[in-house]
Amino acid sequence: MDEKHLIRASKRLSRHLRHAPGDIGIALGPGGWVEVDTLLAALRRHGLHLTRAELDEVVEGNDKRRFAFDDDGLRIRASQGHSVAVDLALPAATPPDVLYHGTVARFLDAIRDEGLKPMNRHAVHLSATVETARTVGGRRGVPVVLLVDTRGMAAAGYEFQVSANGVWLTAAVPPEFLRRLP
Ligand code: HQG
Repeated sequence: MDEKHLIRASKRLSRHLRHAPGDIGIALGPGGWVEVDTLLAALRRHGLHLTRAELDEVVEGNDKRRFAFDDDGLRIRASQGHSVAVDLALPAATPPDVLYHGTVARFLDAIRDEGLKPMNRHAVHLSATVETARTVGGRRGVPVVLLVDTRGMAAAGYEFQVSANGVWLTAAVPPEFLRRLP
């Protein structure tokens, strides 16, 4: 599969496995899982012809490993990033002492007042490295990186999960646990 086709397929998967399953007439099952056969047939009906082997290629080749198959390879889901309500049923995990969040200057006043909120997604996304946070923030403009005192949050009882592709998720981050990096 050429790069262009791969990216196009990946964008369609993101859209339907995270945000708009109804657009191709499917529904996400518990945990956000969809039968691979159901997904491929639905995509085909909506103009995207993918074989199972090509789907494997999209999943394998995805830069952020956004999608994952279940153990027997019969179902697929997005590992994180949903806007539709979904319970990924990830176990609680202990984060490293600090994590990072990439954003842009225009959100800082609101973030200082109310902390980080999930906005349109099912959870706040935190990055393990400054570099990743910078890339995430950079999608919207000049990136600003916030350091998150996850150790303090964990001590205060906040829970964390880590997705299959290494994104840390939490329900919200109050402002007292945030510090702007220079
Ligand atoms: C901001 C991409 C105002 C927040 C990325 C962010 C990531 C607030 C935006 C993943 C706020 C939400 C997630 C508040 C947070 N007031 N703004 N109280 N709290 N914000 O896209 O973290 O390529 O939903 O700073 O790489 O940017 O899709 O979250 O700027 O991993 O796989 O509101 O999406 O991955 O934006 O990105 P998003 P995000 P994919």
